[in-house]
Amino acid sequence: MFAAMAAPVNNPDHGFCRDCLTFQRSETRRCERCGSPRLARHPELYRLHLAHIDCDAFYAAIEKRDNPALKDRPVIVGGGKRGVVSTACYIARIHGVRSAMPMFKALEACPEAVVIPPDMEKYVRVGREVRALMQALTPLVEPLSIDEAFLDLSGTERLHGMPPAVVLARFALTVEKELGITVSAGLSYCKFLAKVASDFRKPRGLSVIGEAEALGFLAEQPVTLIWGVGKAFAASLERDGIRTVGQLQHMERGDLMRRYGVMGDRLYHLSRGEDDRRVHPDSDAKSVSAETTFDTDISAMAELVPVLRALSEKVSARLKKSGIAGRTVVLKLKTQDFKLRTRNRHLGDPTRLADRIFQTGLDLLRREADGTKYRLLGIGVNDLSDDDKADPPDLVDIQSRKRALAEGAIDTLRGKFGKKAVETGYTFGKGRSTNPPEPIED
Ligand code: TTP
Ligand code: MG
Ligand code: MG
Repeated sequence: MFAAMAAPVNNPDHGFCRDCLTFQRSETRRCERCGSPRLARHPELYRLHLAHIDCDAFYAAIEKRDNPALKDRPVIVGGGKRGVVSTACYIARIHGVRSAMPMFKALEACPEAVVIPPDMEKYVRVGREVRALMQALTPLVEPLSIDEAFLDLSGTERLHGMPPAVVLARFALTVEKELGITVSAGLSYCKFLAKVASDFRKPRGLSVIGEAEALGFLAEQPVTLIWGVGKAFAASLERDGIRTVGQLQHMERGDLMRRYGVMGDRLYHLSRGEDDRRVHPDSDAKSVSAETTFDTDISAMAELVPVLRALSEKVSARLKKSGIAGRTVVLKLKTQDFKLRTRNRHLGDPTRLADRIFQTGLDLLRREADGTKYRLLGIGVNDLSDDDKADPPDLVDIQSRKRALAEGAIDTLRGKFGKKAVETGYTFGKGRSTNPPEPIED
């Protein structure tokens, strides 16, 4: 869908629609295709790759999802022993309710609010579901809390066929559709500003802070914007006459370090939008997977196999990119009536090869191709490790060794000329069939 629009993506004047993901040719205020006013435009929109995603009013959004009667009511999640607000929905926030507020105060501000005691088990479960969808975008996902994470989407454009900004917008739509809650995302060139951006236009926001505007933007902000500057530290800065980030921009590094030690160094760099911290993937990331929900349910092997192949290649590409391998292959199927089937196969050695993932998945799939109609197919690996012991030359099975060598050659060609440079027999022609199942989420 977006791939066809790749060329104009280089033109920063052109944005895209966050609802139908269509590229916009002119500077209209509404989408040329669907009329939505939710257009993303920014001179650096297609160059930035560092994202921060945070769910909107997380606990409250989950409670509203699970009880539609609460949709238009002010909802507060909290109470219990500590008697404070965990979070409030955006309707309750209009009345002044905030996280960490004593419940009696919150109810003074908003007496009509519905108060729900927290169900942590449920929130953890949804948090994991959100994270799994993030990990399908890039292996570089660094969770910060139950409802947020940094994602480094650099180098994923080829994989997704669209730039990171569009991947983010699509992710937001997927979360809404699949999990029934909403997220906001920030896109920038560094962690600091990506996180700042995600908080900008909540809920359902997508905000961009580019390199060119960083200094000017930061200059206007209060010092509390900077990571680690809480109330107490802000007060001591204030005593020194420093209120804005702009003031910090005019101070020397040595001076700041003399006054505030290591924190002075941070103030110096962050005030100038300098932040080279990398995204460190979740050290206990348990799996790498890719999945597709079909437009119409499918039962025929002939149709499922090319999809399985394409998904295996995606999983493999992610493993190779992050230098990891998996020892167990997991096939996931969702039936027409939303029943989930997962099937595992433990391998002798960890693998990162598309062909091994595919062949193993194929074997598992054959047993499930019993005429059942499926709405979703997924493949992945878990038992992750570094790839140094992955795919040892298999002297017994000459065929698999040949395929591994061929895959290495294909990877090299694709690295040079792009993903479409080499099509395998399984995926070749897929795009030309009359009604190909279009992956909506990977
Ligand atoms: P946040 O992401 O800080 O807040 P939020 O998701 O509720 O709202 P926003 O749209 O502004 O992001 O925190 C995530 C969850 O963590 C939140 O839903 C409830 C919990 N939480 C607490 O229990 N106590 C707190 O003081 C805060 C800030 C959050
Ligand atoms: Mg949140
Ligand atoms: Mg959060």
